[in-house]
Amino acid sequence: MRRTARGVLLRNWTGASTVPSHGLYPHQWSWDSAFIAIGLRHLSVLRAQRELETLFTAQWEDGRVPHIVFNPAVPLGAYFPSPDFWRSSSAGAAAGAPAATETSGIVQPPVHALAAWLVHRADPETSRRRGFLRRLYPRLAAWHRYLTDRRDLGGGGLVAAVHPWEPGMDNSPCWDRPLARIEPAAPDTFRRADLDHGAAEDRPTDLDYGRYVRLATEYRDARYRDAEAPHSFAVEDPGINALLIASEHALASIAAEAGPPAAADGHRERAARLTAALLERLWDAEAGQFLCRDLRSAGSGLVPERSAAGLLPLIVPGLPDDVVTALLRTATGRHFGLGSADVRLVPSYDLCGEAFNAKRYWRGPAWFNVNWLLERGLRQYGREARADALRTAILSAADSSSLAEYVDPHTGRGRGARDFSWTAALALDLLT
Ligand code: 2M8
Repeated sequence: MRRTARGVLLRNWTGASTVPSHGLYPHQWSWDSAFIAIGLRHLSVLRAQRELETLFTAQWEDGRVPHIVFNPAVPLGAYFPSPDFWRSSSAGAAAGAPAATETSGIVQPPVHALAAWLVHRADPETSRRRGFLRRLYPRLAAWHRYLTDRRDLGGGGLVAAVHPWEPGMDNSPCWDRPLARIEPAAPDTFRRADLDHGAAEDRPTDLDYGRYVRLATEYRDARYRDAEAPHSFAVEDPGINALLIASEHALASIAAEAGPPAAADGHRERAARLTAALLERLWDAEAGQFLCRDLRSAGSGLVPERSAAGLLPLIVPGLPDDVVTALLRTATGRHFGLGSADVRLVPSYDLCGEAFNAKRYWRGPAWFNVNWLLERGLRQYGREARADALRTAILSAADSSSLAEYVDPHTGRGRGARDFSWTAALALDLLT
C-alpha cells in the first residue's frame, strides 16, 4: 500500500508540483496541494516544501491564493475552464494577479498553513536551513488576511464563498438553493473537458456547469475585485471557516517558530474570534451540526441540508463540550453512519437526504480528505477508538479502490479518477 501510494505521488509529480490526476485535473489545485504536501513530507520533505512554494508563487498581490495554477505545457482543451476563460493576467491585473503565470480567480479552503506546519515538523532542520517557514509566513498571513478582510461578505466575521468551486465540494446539495437563482450560461458557450475523462453520472450536471460558468464570468467581468463583483452566490461554509481556524492556529505556531513571535498572539486571537463567529452563525443545535448560511436569500438563512462540511469543525480546537458531543452523535447517527456496519466511510452528504446519490461527486460519495480531517478531529477530542477505526476504514477503502478520487460510502467501491493524489498522500500520512 505504501509502495503504491508513493508510486502515485511520484508519477503525478510534474517537476515543481503535483497534479490531482493526469487526465481529469492536469494542473495544480490549491487545497489538493496542501493535502498532497502532508503526504509528500513522508516521501521527500523537499518536494513537500516545493509543492507549497510553487502554489504560493502564483499568489495574487491582494493575498488570494488561486484555486488553480495552470501548467502552460498542457493544451487549452485538456481542462475546462482553461486560462483563456479566466484571463487572470489581464482581467486580474487590478487585483494583483501575477503577470507571468495564468491562474483561476477564485479560491479554495485554506488548508495551507496547517500543511506548512506539518511539513516543517517532519524535518525542522531542513526547513530551518531552507528558510521554508520564514519565507512562507508572510504569504500565508496575507492569504488569511485576504479571506478575513475581503470575504466577510455577511459582516459577521466569517468568510463567504462566492462560487460553488470555492468550498471544494462543487455540487453539494447545499448549493442547490443558492444556485437556483443563477441564470445558467448557454450550454453552447463552453465545452466540458471533464466528460472526456469522467462518467457523466459521477460528475456535476450540465445545468450545474452552466451556473458555474455564469458566476465565474460575472466575477471575471468585475475584474475579480470583491468590492465591485455582484457575488450573486455568497455562502458561509463551515468547512472553509473550520479549515481557516485550524490554519490560523498553525499560523500562530509558525509565527512563534519563524515569524515575528509577537504575531503569534494575534493569530490565536483571530482564531478565537473566528471560532466564536462560527458557533454563533453556523451552529444549529437542533440539527446537531454546522450548516451553511446563504447570504443572498431573504433573511440570509441557514440552508437546511446536511453536508459533511458541517462536521469538519471537529478539527477546530476548543469547541464547547456540548457541541463536540452533538457532532459525534450526528456523525455516528443515521445521517452519516460513522462506525455503522453498512457505511464504509463518512459520506459527503446526508444518507437520508432527498438529494443523496451514492455516485455523484459531492452529493453522497465519501472523500478521503474529508475522512482524514474527521479522523484528526476525533483524535483531537480524545475519541481514539473511533479515530483508529476510521483510520483502518480509510486505508482499506483507499487500497481496495486503487486510490480512487471518491468511493460509494456503502460499498467502498471506487468512483471518479483512480491514482488520485490526495488519496495517495493522505493514505501515506495515515500509514506513517
Ligand atoms: C474538483 O473540482 C474541480 C473544480 O475546481 C473540477 O471539478 O474540475 C473538486 O473535487 C475539488 O475539491 C478539487 O480540488 C478538484 C481537483 O481535485 O476537483
